[in-house]
Amino acid sequence: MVVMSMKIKLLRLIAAVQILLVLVCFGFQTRKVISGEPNAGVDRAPNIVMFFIDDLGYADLGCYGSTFHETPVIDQLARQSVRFNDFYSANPVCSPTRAALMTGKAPQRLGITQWLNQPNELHLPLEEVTIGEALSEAGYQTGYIGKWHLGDKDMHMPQFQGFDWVRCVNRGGSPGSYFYPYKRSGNKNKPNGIRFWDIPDLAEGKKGDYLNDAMTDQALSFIKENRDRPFFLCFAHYAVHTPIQAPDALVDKYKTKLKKSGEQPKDVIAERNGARTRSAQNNPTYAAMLENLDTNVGRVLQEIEDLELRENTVIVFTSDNGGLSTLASRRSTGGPTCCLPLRAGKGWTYEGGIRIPTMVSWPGHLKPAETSVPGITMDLYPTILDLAGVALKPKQHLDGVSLVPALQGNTGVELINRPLAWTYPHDHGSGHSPSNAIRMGKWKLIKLTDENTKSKDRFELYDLQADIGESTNLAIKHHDKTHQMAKRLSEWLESTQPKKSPKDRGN
Ligand SMILES: [Ca+2]
Repeated sequence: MVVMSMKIKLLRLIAAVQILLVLVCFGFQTRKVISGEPNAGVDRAPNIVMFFIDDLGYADLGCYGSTFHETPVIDQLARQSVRFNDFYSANPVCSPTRAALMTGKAPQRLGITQWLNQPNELHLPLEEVTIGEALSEAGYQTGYIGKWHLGDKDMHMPQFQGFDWVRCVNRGGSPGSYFYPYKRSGNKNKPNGIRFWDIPDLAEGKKGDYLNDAMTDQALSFIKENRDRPFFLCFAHYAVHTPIQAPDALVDKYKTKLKKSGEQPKDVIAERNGARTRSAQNNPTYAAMLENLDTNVGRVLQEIEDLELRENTVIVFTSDNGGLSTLASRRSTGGPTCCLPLRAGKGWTYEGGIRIPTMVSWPGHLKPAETSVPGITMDLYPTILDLAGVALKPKQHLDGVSLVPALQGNTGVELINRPLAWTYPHDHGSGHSPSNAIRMGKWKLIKLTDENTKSKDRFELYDLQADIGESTNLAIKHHDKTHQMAKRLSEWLESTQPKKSPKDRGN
């Protein structure tokens, strides 16, 4: 009897442990699994729609402080999102950040530290397992629409990097024109006879049609076609990159708004190296581009709503670098936008060049909030896998971490104090000369690496909490901090150097 009783107790214990294990494995997890079944309710993995906007500056949206630009749809999305106040692009220009988004790696590991001019041998290495490939392997239908800028040959297009459905991807860094037929004119724009800037897949159209509208039509088709299975759509708008062009009626609206405001043109801000920064948002064409973009983001959100998919769709909204506010020319009035209160803009390692709007929304799963947890482009890869319930690939996304704890409101010191670093070893048309930078908590160190820079001027240290505009250099006052961060920056650069030069990669 005693033996029998012990056996029963043991069996009960085993059963209890089994139940506990089941609960731990399934009951308490927030992740979902892909069932592969159409509309499989709660078991279905969430759709992911990522808006990846080109050159969208930190202060460009109403929800991030703009009063001249009108972006009501994105502002509403922000109210439904976890909104990052301290999110950064991997680099102050396009291609390196795009490489980081696709791979979860710091751009220099991929040999891409500068935007790719055409023609160009550089491209995203094919051996990388992109976010598209990771989600495709997990059963997602994957789509990519818009600017790629990670290679200009057929074999380096997104269809060879994990995307099943690809539309409107040209071979350059901007569209020939935002107006139909979306081409540049003249032979000088066709190096080697190739029309790198023409947008494909939009032959049907008429004079006056606008690129953001036409691309959104295509994106809506993808969403409709895939409504019954998990999909990942990377919507990489060309807007708001140059050429700054927008529909006339909208431009007129902002011309009138500017006139009514009675604001006088403000002086440009003098930047290092003789560059000039725009000091106010007052470009009607740029504002019109943004409003059109906002309307088109709204069309996608409305379609998702109409298909009753909103509660099972994660929306990620981000940019690839800071706003274009600073230009090298001494005669210039700066770029088309202004990133104040941040210093400088696209092309610089100051905050204006790298701090960007970013938000993540998933109704019913993520509580809307603002967060000061710092994040960077490379984090989006593991964060999206985590939200999708797909196993992380730590050997792939080496330089990113899942921000899901931050999205769930956990602002642990590890995430708050995590060092983030940048290298941009190039001159840029914005006036930037080579520099590297690192942020640790409230401190930001910039190291100027231009050979002409005198050694005593090599370091700039800023307290971002007290001085978000990076106006007071504390490098000498806080010599120990400067030294400590410079060491950390060197170690980071050393540890992220590519193993092989791009030429040796063989593809
Ligand atoms: Ca860009």
